[in-house]
Amino acid sequence: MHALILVDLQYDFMPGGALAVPEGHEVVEIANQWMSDFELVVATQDWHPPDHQSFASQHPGREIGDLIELEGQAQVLWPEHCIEGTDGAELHAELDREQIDAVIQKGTDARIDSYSGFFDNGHHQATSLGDYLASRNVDAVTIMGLATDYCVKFTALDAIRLGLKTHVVVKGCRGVELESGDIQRALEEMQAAGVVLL
Ligand code: VGL
Ligand code: ZN
Repeated sequence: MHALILVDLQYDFMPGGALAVPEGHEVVEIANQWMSDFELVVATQDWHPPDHQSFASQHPGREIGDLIELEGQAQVLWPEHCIEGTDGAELHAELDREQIDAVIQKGTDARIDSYSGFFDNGHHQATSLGDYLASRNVDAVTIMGLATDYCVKFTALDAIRLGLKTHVVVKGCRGVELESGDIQRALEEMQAAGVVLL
């Protein structure tokens, strides 16, 4: 079975949102088109408690974009985003929900971030995504969504690590690009790990 994984198509990552990804909204329509070709569609949802330690607001004296260490992992500090239960954490309303079989939340532990849909950034805890895909006999995944240089990249790298054939739809992703070239570097890193770029 080959599943489509839609990464973090939430309002806070859309233009106007708290952690806006340029052109992020363009992915919603592309996702709707791709979904009909897959028997199994899973969406991830960044879902943080209000005191999540990836928020710059939790670190007095630090600013958005600063790099700190969290639970032994390098951590970029972000604006408050995708706080559980808020409008910004909702999946985009134009996403065709009827075609989505499961929504997997991540980033729910305040102490550590979780860019990947499969594991937190330290690979300490798994989400339910890996078991869910295994229960459906998924051996290949196609991934698209937001953001290319964070959650798409780490979801794809973990998919490879779990032994899944992994494809990324480049035109179905948009990146944060905190530093110029981050998107291109992320694509190269994925490809080097065995991800097939479509
Ligand atoms: C993401 C930064 C923080 C993402 C989530 O979805 O790529 N990026 N949280
Ligand atoms: Zn987040």
